Amino acid sequence: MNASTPVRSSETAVPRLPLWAAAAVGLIAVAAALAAGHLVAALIDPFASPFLAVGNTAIDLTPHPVKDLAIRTFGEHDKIVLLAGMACVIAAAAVLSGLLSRRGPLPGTVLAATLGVLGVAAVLTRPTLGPIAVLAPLTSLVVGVLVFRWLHRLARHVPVGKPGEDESKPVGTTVDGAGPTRTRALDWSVPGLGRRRFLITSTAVAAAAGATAVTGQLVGGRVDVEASRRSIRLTPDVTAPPIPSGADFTGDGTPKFITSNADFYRVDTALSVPRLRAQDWRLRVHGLVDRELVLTYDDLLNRPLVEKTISLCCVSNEVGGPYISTTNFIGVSLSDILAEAGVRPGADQLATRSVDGWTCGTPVEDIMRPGSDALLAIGMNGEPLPAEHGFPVRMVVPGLYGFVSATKWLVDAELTTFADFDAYWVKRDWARRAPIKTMSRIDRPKPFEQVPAGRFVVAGVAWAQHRGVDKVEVRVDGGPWLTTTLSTEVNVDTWRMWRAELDLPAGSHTVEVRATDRTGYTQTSDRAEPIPDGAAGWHTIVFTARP
Ligand SMILES: Nc1nc2c(c(=O)[nH]1)N[C@H]1C(S)=C(S)[C@@H](COP(=O)(O)O)O[C@H]1N2
Ligand SMILES: [Mo]
Repeated sequence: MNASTPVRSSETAVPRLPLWAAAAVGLIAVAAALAAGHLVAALIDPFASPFLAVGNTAIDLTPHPVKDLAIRTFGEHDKIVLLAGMACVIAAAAVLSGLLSRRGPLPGTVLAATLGVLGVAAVLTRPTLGPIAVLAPLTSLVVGVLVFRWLHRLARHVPVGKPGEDESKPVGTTVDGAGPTRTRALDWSVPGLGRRRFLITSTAVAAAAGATAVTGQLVGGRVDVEASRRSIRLTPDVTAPPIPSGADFTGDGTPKFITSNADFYRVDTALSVPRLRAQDWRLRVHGLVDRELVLTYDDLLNRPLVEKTISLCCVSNEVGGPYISTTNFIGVSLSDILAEAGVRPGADQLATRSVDGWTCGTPVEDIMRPGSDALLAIGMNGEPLPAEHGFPVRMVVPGLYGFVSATKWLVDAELTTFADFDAYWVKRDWARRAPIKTMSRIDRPKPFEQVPAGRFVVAGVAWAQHRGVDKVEVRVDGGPWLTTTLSTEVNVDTWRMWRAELDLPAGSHTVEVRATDRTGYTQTSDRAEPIPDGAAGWHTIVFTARP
């Protein structure tokens, strides 16, 4: 036979599914599988959802430079970007599995099963999921394989040509010619029947998958965190002093002194915000202690509640970066609780764990020092903690970066040693001990901003938690350092704003800033990357003064 001989695939014994039908079979089967797993997970533990478990595992396995890049590039949207990226990869794999299965269902079956096994592996390796959680990805595996094979069988009755073309010769009659099949009872010779039946069935399966996923989402959200939050009224026994009006220079471009809860920066590894109700919350304090404690939320409410204005800051913050915010935390003294448990000599690290398995190691000395304001925090700005900031209870230790001090959704606290335990980020090469570095930032002008030449105000913030900011200086185009005006100090654990008036000729200018803390230390020009213990260096802005 030569190349121009028209040979139809149905005549060569192995007919093929039309491309679109093959792709649809793969895509719908995988969607049904994920949806079924999501619903089963909702009934057991929302974190067992194969989609979320795979995503969480991906986060933990991501090398930290990539994670840093993700945080830097997408900021707080990094998780949505990850979920969307995963959805695209899975959809592509699903379509591919369909396309590879045009001649027979085996390749797609293998791929569907492989995806299922990946889900099982992800759930089994999540630190906080019990063995029963594996039911969710197993459901996905079974549903995926069954739906794939079922739709595939129907799709074989879809003729390859365009609609209306050759519909009286459906593929199925040729394929199944050798023996009886289950679909045999239908009269496939009715024109268009195979196509219609496939379209109707696959559309129905897709719709059912959508409904299942939505139901799973609703059932999984049944833990009504908002209702739990709303029922709580916090009345501190000791309120924070009111913020003086001179505490910020918002008119000159600095942030407001107190960050609203909605604007407070957020950094964590949780793909979906853990849902814990206050009434279900327990904290176990154990390890190197004289007596173990188990605390409930009511236990905390029955203790003296203190309110304290604190600036929290992330070690991943670049020089000039946005990951610092200030709030009035409300909570109970953590040092009192540890004293009650009785810290044994030698215990130098408090290892804390969140409900989703993240861990943190805090030096005991930072919590127990006299006058310590380390808190088990339950409120921010008069409200119970927002869910994404750790409801019902988180830790806060002024002066330390968040990754070594600020465990959200806190459920376990173990007194141990630095020799015996490495926390989540320490295992990923970040420092064991990480006090916040003295730092300053320029908020006005913005990089490459055009400002009128002549008199002009530069302004920004500085922080040196636990030491206090003593002085902030700026210099323009490498000239002499000029002292700036500082805002009214609120306390040494918060940021402090600065402003300076400059008089500049037209042209391009560079402005640099440096802070001096109360120990007398002045920031140097030595640059450091955020890893392992925080960025260092002078924030520098290039801008233009217009004539
Ligand atoms: N459970 C949990 N707590 C966590 C984290 C986390 O990933 N999981 N990240 C920490 C880090 S790195 C920082 S900087 C602070 C940020 O707290 P925020 O999101 O309320 O600003 O939370 C800390 N607590
Ligand atoms: Mo952080």
